[in-house]
Amino acid sequence: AKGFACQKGTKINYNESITSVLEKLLEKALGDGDRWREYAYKRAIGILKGLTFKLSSSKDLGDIRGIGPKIREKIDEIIETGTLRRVESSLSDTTNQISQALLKIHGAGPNTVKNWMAAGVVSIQQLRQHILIDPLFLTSQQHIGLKYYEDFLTRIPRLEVINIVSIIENVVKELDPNIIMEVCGSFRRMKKDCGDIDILFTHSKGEILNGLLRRLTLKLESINLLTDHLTSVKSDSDKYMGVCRLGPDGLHRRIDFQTISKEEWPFALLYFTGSDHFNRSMRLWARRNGFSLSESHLVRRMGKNENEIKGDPIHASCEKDIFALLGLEYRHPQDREV
Ligand code: DCP
Ligand code: MG
Ligand code: MN
Repeated sequence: AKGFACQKGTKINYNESITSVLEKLLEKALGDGDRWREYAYKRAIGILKGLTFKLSSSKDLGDIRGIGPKIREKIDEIIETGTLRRVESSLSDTTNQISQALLKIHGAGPNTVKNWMAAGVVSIQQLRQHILIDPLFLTSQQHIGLKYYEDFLTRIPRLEVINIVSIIENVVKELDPNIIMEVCGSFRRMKKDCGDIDILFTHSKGEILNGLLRRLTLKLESINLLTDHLTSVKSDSDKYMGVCRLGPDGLHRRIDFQTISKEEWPFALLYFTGSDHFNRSMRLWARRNGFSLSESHLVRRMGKNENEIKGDPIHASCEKDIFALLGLEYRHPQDREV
């Protein structure tokens, strides 16, 4: 059907009035830890945002897949009444408001938040007071998440990402000029602002990258770019999560590093670029076509079950190869929202 294709470049959401309500339902599903509803809403929102026309009824969706009958009913109620009674009542609920706020703390999941609320936590401010007398109430990650609560909820403009990245680039060049780095995530998908900064590293000569993140993060800490660590800097891990800041007046920003071997680079690049929703659809497509796609490789499946025999990793020299191997048309990062 015409009009369902994701338009390149343009970012007009013709169905903002509907997606904004569905986004509230998505937040609720996230809060409830309901993965199934989370997936259904994310998928529907993605499809609606890709439409090139304003819906006047769910019937306009025709038999497009990915939006089930229940969500179609909700769409019709939103179109007719401008809102959704169920959303309004369940979201104005105080308990729900509190858990929404607490869930946005980095390092706090649905279970943690439930426990906190059972222990009497009613607000971010109160939690900040409480940890002054009982610091062990939070993990060290949650402490950082709470400390920078407002900063972490503020999206990072592209220009700031570029400035932070250029500092890192210079440090990396000094450490080893053969290191290759690529900013992935929402930045590579050309979003106008980002929730965090995701950087992937590999080595042009295929050398082992062991210890790179430890050396890099210590150096970045010494020049005051990194202010806090969410993962240990002492270990020789291939993943790092931390906090950075561009100058003493900047906001504190979440930053993620990942190193990967040269062979696995295209797969990691594809995975780390996302979106998470796009990754899910692509993995599903791979499964249905006899493959198994992960963040580091692609293999052929031989059986039908989860524990089936798998083939050797299939070589890919770039992202385009992976799309081709799966029989898919290549999609530029900016076209990988859904
Ligand atoms: N990713 C994934 N599944 C997850 C988490 C992440 O597939 N559960 C992949 C896809 C993401 C990428 O990792 O695009 C980076 O993760 P982020 O959480 O940083 O997400 P984005 O960069 O896409 O968005 P944001 O702007 O919120 O950081
Ligand atoms: Mg990101
Ligand atoms: Mn990230």
